[in-house]
Amino acid sequence: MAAGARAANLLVETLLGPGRATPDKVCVDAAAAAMTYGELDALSARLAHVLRAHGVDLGDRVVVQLEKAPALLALNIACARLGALYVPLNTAYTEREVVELVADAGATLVARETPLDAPVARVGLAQLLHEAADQPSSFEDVATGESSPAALVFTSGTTGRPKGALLTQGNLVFGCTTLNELWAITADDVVVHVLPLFHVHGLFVAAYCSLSSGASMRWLERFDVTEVLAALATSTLLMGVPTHYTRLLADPRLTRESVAAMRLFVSGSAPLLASTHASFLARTGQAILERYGMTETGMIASNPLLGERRPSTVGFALPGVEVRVPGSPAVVQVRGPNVFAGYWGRPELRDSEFTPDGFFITGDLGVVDADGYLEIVGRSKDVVISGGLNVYPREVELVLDEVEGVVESAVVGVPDDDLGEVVAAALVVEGDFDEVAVLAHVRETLAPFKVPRRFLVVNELPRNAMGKVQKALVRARVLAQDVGSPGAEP
Ligand code: MCA
Ligand code: AMP
Repeated sequence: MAAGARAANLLVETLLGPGRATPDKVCVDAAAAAMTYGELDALSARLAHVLRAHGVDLGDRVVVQLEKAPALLALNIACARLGALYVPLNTAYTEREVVELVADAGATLVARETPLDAPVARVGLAQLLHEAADQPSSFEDVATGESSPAALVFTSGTTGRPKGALLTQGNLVFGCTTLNELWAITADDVVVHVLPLFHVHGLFVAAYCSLSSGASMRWLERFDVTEVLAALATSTLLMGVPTHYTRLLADPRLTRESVAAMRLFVSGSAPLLASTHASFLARTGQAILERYGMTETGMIASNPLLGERRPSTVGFALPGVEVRVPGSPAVVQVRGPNVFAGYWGRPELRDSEFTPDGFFITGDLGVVDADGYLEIVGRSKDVVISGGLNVYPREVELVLDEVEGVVESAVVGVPDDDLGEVVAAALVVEGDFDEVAVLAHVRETLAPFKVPRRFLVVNELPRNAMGKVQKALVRARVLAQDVGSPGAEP
């Protein structure tokens, strides 16, 4: 390498490279303040110095549980500059959840506002930014390659035990550059960013596509219909979950004219109902482009930008990604540069989660129609997807079973107009059902989106001949119960 040349860091070059040509261009336009590409570059360098001063080094894990803010993009890039792993956590997680994940990750540093009962250093965002202020605005990035670890993103898993998906720089770079090509995202785009930053969708898809194409983001901290409609009026692209689209449709201000500036609406993270697709098309003249992905794989399949966007389907495998559906329906399998490196500290899962020839087993049931469009028709894994957030029933059942008087429990998802599905629980109890005590314990232990919204007390859980709880029957019983909680079996 020539003297003075910058060491190549694949992810940093991908995210900051295009913006370096236009340092004064706004990359994030937030209500509080705007950030230019030049400022993002400099802040990420300053924060890399700060993290190093906190002892963060190559391969270390930095847990981040902070409210959505543009500075988190700089913090994320700072980790990439150091070759450290970024570990984003849902801001709704309770202390007990965070302590478990911090231990699992073996974190060197936790960025979080409130103290944590864990033997690990913690720092809040204001402190990080304060320390960054007098640091140099450039940093000698660690040289990296495709297999360099970039992030650990936790999912709870069907056993209730957390699993950290290890994503490499190659996974993330492949993901955003492929989508930029596929969806024709350019520096001319203005992306409405209204997703949380602690999931693949909001960080590695929406934000990374925008940065790596030199586009601008209209930054909204939460989904407020009025604010989103105002942003859509002067933007070109939205990446959302189905709940965003049903909430927009529920507002009469959503019209063809109100979104005339928009060129693309993308939906994912949960199934988009064909009726939502049809209503949106009828109201706005725009066909939502549905795509399919997973934390472990990034994006897998997408409807075409040009050509028919077929409702109820997720389109075709991304270029360079192999999708296999060995039956009709069958569990979708995927292999390619998008697929993660494995679960953190859980090498034994390699055999159960991958086929012998290296395809990742998604747990989603798919069929491929006559024209090659992939349709997700169900799930073989036990998971509830509520407003685009995954809830693993086993995790909730283990917590319900801790409550005195609860003999056993079965957690299911039931349909919901707003969130697609919500969590419900059937309980076998000893003595009287004390809903207050049950709710208090679950609320203290788990993030609010995992807390059952409906309860049904049953004499026993329906089981098959093998003794396995029949979730479909539990769901039917919950649905048969008139709305309201607590419920009791007639
Ligand atoms: C909030 N609440 C929820 C949910 N969100 N309950 C169930 N399911 C949810 N998704 C609860 C809160 O805890 C609170 O409860 C009450 O609802 C109101 O909270 P609020 O913050 O006002 O909710 P909201 O702003 O209306 O949020 C709904 C939302 C949000 C906008 C749909 O959940 C959201 O941004 N979802 C997107 C998640 C996402 O990015 N998923 C991608 C992961 P209480 O009153 O009891 O406190 S999947 C992924 O990344 C893969 C790769 C992929 O394919 O994309
Ligand atoms: P997560 O593990 O949180 O990344 O969630 C990934 C899961 O979300 C997938 O395995 C699917 O079950 C679901 N998912 C994502 N996109 C879609 C979609 N367009 N249609 C149906 N399910 C989807």
